[in-house]
Amino acid sequence: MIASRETIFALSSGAGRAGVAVIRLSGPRSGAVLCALLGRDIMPKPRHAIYAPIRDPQSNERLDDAVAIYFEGPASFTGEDVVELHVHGGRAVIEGVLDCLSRQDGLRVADPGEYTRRAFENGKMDLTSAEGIADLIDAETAAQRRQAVRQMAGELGTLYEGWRARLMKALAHIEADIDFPDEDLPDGIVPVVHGDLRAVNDEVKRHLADNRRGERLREGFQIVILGAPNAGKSSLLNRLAQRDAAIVSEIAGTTRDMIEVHLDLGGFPVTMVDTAGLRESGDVIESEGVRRATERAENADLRLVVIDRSDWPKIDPEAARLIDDKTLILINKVDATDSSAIPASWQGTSVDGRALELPVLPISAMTGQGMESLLQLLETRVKEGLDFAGPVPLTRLRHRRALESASDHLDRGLQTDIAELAAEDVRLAVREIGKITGRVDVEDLLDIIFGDFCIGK
Ligand SMILES: Nc1nc2c(ncn2[C@@H]2O[C@H](COP(=O)(O)OP(=O)(O)OP(=O)(O)O)[C@@H](O)[C@H]2O)c(=O)[nH]1
Ligand SMILES: [Mg+2]
Repeated sequence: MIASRETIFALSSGAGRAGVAVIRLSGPRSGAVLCALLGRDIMPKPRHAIYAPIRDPQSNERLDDAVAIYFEGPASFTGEDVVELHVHGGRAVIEGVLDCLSRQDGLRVADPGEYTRRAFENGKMDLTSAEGIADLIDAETAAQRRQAVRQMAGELGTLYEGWRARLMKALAHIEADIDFPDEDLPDGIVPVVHGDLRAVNDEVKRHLADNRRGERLREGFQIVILGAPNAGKSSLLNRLAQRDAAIVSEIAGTTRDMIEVHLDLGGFPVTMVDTAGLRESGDVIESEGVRRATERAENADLRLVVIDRSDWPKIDPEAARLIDDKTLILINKVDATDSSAIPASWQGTSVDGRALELPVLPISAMTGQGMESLLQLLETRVKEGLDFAGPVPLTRLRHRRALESASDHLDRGLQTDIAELAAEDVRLAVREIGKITGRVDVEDLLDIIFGDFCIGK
């Protein structure tokens, strides 16, 4: 364990008025400061809540009546001595206590993510678990929460550490072979080690070929609404968001900037984007809006092409260019009309010449007609895109990069017959995987990872 340094403190619960606020201290002075606040000489029993007045040790002013818990290191979140003060969540109470703490010797305000960083440095968790905690705090939907909890609990870390351990074992074999060459064995890596390396490499490759499920679940499934001006795109966005997020008007070219709303569809996070109506425009601002809409659509997980009923079955050429198998066609403004003439699917070709059969849904953004079927279909698509059974998927580009690089090294190591070269490649692969969990010198990485946290975590 790293010898602890300064004692840090911060508000660990959310800012603003609340019933209770939690202020956390971590470091060698935590216990002594708690005693000073409680006006007692004997350390409280670890892990037992005490309810008592807390006072400013200098002025003896009673700041609040609080619940205090002392965690003696290493049995604490950070591995150091930790104190949690549960005070009343009023602004003046919190400020009073924080101000009092800042005047105590050897205490300073924690940096963003510093508690979790200390937990990592003291061996309480690996980096993927630390990232899992950050994701859990940011989770907005049930599916995000489930993924984050699994990662926090160490599923990803265990998977990666398992690969690393197997590679290290293979490496030891190769090195033994180099150091003590057996006359009877052929040159190069012994076949059994070869098989082990190949097996790990195959597992890494399968893990990478996950269609970015884990990353997309963190980011949200991107759905972009497209179509000609006045088709009713903004009206549809408002209907789905159940609020007036975008301006609706009968003037063609109303929307120019992209408007995003975040939705929870069956527990999955969705970012729904309304865009500028697609058309050639002499107006520079509108053209820029169209350019951005097209770019956003190209990167979307799903596109909703909205067509005014009176235009159907003609599809605007600008929209047609963006149609592929990740597209739904919505015929809008079917209010109070008989929509039985509208077919359930559309057959056509994508811009690269592939035959497509896409679902067609009649809707009315104005009356809400057809919304239930649309929502059902959207939910199915989102689930197909993000849901997963089986091992927890990788969740960050950082993991992906390291695994891709590890796999490249293994590919190379498997091709060579020279044991020394293979050993070096396996060593590099081990190092790459170690970077993900933090089992190598990762000092430079730590600032990046923990910088994403906010203070008090
Ligand atoms: N009758 C009827 N009118 C609709 C419906 N949806 C939208 N409208 C009307 O169509 C007009 C255009 O709607 P918008 O939602 O602003 O259309 P848009 O596609 O966002 O248009 P731009 O932002 O200009 O590209 C408005 O006058 C809406 O009230 C619908 O389902 N039925
Ligand atoms: Mg609009």
